[in-house]
Amino acid sequence: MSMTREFNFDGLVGPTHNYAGLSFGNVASSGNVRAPANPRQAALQGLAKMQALAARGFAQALLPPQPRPNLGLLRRIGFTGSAAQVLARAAAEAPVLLAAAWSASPMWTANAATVSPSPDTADGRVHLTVANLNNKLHRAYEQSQTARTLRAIFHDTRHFCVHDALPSTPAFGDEGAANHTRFCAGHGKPGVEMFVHGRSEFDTRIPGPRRYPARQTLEASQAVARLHGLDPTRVLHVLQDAAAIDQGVFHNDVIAVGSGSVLLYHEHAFADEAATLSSLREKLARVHAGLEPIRVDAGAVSLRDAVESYLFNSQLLDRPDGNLVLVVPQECLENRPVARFLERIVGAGAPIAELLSFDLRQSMRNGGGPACLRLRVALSAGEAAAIHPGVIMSDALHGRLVQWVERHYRDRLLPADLADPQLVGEARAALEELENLLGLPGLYDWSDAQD
Ligand code: SUG
Repeated sequence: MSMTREFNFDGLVGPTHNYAGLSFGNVASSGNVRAPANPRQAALQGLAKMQALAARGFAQALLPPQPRPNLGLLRRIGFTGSAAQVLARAAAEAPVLLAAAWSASPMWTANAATVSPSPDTADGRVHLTVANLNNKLHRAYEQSQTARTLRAIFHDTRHFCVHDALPSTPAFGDEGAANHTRFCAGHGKPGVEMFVHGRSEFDTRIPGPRRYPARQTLEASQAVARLHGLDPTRVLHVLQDAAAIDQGVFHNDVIAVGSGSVLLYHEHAFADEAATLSSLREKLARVHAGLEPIRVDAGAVSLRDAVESYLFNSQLLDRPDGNLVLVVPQECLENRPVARFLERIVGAGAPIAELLSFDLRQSMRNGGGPACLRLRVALSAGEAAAIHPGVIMSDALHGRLVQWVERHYRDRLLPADLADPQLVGEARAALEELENLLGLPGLYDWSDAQD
């Protein structure tokens, strides 16, 4: 049996989770703008998923939240003075910019980086490229702390290589693992990496969406594959269906999920479905692996139902017996066509043997389901032993984090609260304690937070 396991690094929701409608093209984010948020419940919902999956024996870890607010950003764009003055001026003149500086968006760690495990890379190390997320202001500044966090956890350079984000310019729009899927015959064996993009900066023949932005470019995906030293014969670049992006499919993980040899996808996931499948099959044959596509047609689940339920933003986890578990948000069970589809495809004898659902409503209202909340990193036993152990989920860590959340998090946050200078101190106190709790002193750089 292969000793390589897939770890899921879930984002621990930060204390300033709120609904600010910052993500044009993400219909849940726009639809819930200014709704009251409950950061405490958001964090506890995420922790409950981590704990349940760890208890089932899946390799589960976390990535910590980032310091907020980003006063450095607000000062750089002309809001000067003490922290209280910066917040008051931004609240009065540009509440959207204020919300961008407070966003808890690093919780969606599928967008933290793209990861290639060691069997795929030229130098036999695990490569991680931090995503620049440059399509959205509130996400574009995540990259510096993300790089710092990943370097703290994957600190052993004999095993890991963390690349800085690509240049932050539209040509290299990169959203990380949300547009990247690895197929293989076993996590420890060479795999095929599929990169999905929504547009190209330089090849104007490639059709892009008209209404909503395509966040990932072909050029960014190609750069990541180069940086990771991937073998081009085991890499696939696939164009997303532009019309689907225009209906709210802002990342590929909103419309497709794959693991091992299984690809669960909607018929409108890719611009050219037949070519995508045949190319995947051909490349997988080179690594002696097959493909088991599970196609969902629009007659069974419309694009609208797919986006509302987040059926495809699910996790496919492999059980020790080799069967797959599908982890879905509970919205899937509340959507009739999706629930009917799930009844049909999950069960004994099928590639997906079991269904698990979680209440992740707080994150879902911002367009973040189970797959958005996690970053997959396949690690050999030696690599797993080399990561910082303090972030690996256990009953004990779960218990400590629940208490920490209950001590520090508010249970209600509205956009108006983002002008409250007291929230600055609360958020900082929480994260300073977290550094110690996770055994990562010096994780955060507070120099921008000075009054
Ligand atoms: O980038 N929402 C996130 C959701 C990310 C989901 N990730 C994946 N699909 N992998 C985004 O659109 C909303 C924040 C707000 O509106 O307050 C937000 O950033």
